[in-house]
Amino acid sequence: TYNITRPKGYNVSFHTNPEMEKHHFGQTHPMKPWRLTLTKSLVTSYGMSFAMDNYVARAATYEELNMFHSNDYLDYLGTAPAEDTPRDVDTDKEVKYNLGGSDCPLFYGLYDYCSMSAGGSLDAARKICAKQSDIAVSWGGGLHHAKRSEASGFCYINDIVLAILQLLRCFPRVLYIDIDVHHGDGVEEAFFSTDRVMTVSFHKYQPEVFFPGTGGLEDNGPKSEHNPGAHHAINVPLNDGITDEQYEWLFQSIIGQVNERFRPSAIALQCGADSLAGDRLGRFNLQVQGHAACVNFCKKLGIPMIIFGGGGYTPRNVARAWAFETAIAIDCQDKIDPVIPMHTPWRDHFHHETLFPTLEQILGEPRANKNTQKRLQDMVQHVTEQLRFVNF
Ligand code: V1P
Ligand code: CA
Ligand code: ZN
Repeated sequence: TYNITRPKGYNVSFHTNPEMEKHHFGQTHPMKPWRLTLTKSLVTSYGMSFAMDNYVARAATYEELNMFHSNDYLDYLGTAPAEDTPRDVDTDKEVKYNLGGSDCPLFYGLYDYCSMSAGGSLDAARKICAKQSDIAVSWGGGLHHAKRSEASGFCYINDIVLAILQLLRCFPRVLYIDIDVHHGDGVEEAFFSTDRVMTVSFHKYQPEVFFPGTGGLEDNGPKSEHNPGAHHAINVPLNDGITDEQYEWLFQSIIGQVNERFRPSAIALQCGADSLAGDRLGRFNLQVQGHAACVNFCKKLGIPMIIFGGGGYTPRNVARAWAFETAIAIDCQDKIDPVIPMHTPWRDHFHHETLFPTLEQILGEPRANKNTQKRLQDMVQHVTEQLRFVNF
């Protein structure tokens, strides 16, 4: 037994829905909702469930999704096959909403999948607002590319935007942080014209080559001085092969400064696990320890926080990271044994029996690191300059 106890003096809530995990994007599609089952299996076998309030995420209602998304988009999304019956296909609308292509297929049960993902994140936000949770976990959320009337990059409903809108009802300022390997474009765009939300995304940046191609260092929000959202978007564009050591230094330097200057009253942290080494789509050399250090740093700020999932395309490593980050949330990271418990379902699927495989175990040969220390220092300098414009 691992004797995991509730954290002292604060509450963690965990929002999941096992129904969500049964959906399939298609055989060759990289997004595997089953990674959530694998994550839950680790969380449970370590005994972490006893230290949290566990909720089955309900499906968000049409009215809730409509707080950000347009009626015409939601109506078409609702025509995705919910059961095995023929449906009317409107090719013009599919093009307009970017639905039905290889990135955002219209699969069986899509609308239910989306509303459960959003429901979990909305529940998380409400628990934070009600002060019933200090950290709320929504691994089924984090779908940062979805726009008001457009699906993008495996994301149909932007649960993060919906959750932040909820937080804004009870907190004056929300800080959004995104450690997915992709740019958090949908969330950035949604809060482009407000100074009540600051967005910070760390991502691989190589326009024309790497999705979605936005999020350059100089993109800091509307250029107009009359727009309150000016200077409230921070982008940290990175190259292939960044290491734990560099990433932790960058993250702490930037988030430390942002916290001092912006003084957020709540944090929304997207923990996309495609920034880990060995990810099917990612390009970095991050290990579970480096990824999780970002969660730990945010937690230590002592500000109410939602942690979301996001990308992550090598399910065994996604589960390792999100289980360890759950341990950080409940403050038991020093108590858990790195050896994956013998009774863990799908234990063999993890290939190595440790929570913390080495880069050599994951990749054989680590990816060449194309990030120079000079470039990273220049980025921190640029952020410092941007933050001079931020006053509340
Ligand atoms: O690069 C593209 C396509 C090419 N353009 C027309 C768009 N799409 C990417 C999408 C990545 C989405 C990441 C989502 C997230 O940030 C949040 C959940 O992690 C893409 C890639 C790729 N290697 O970047 N789509 C696919 N691979 C893909 C591969 C097989 C089947 C379907 C999609
Ligand atoms: Ca990111
Ligand atoms: Zn991603």
